[in-house]
Amino acid sequence: MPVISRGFRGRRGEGPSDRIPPGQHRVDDFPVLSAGPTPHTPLEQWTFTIESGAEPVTWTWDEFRALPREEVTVDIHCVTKWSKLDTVWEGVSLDTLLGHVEHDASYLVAFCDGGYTTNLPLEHVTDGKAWVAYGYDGEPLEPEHGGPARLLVPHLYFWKSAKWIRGFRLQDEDEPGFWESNGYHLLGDPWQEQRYWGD
Ligand SMILES: Nc1nc2c(c(=O)[nH]1)N[C@H]1C(S)=C(S)[C@@H](COP(=O)(O)O)O[C@H]1N2
Ligand SMILES: [Mo]
Repeated sequence: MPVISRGFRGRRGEGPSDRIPPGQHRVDDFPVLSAGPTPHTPLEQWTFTIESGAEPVTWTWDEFRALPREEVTVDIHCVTKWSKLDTVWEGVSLDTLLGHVEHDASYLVAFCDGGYTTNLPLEHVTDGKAWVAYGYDGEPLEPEHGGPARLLVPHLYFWKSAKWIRGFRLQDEDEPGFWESNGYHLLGDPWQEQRYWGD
């Protein structure tokens, strides 16, 4: 017999209202949304780099995989209105990564294979709010979903979770990324429905 948790309506496309932000509906599949082709960078050539005012800090794939890892179960919310509950990821916390850098920046711009970028305030990616994930549902992250590694910032709309991430740049000023330069909100909090400029 299926277990229906308290407050769960159970009808297709609906979910517990305390977990589905306004204007969103629940999906059980995992849609793929990419603005361009899926890059396939060989792991021997893959690096992850944090750029700041000082010397950049870079990890190879093996070094990155040796960093302390976390498994997290989180809900994700795409601005195209689907939400997916209880997704399970494995990766490295941004707290761990930023612990390797001395800086007094307030923002970052994530950069990716393929040229995608997205901007985030550091207070929205620290204290256990963001990861660079390389595992999904107990398996290596599939290329279509951003493998070998993607950013995971589940409390903001999923366009912030940059696929095929290769690093980020720490800076003093907020600088719009790819979608943010094309009309999407600078922050993107789904609970505030911050979809577009002016929301
Ligand atoms: N590099 C890159 N990252 C990206 C995108 C993209 O086009 N390129 N699309 C974003 C958007 S709009 C969403 S909703 C999610 C989709 O992730 P998924 O394909 O794993 O569902 O990735 C985000 N990260
Ligand atoms: Mo999206």
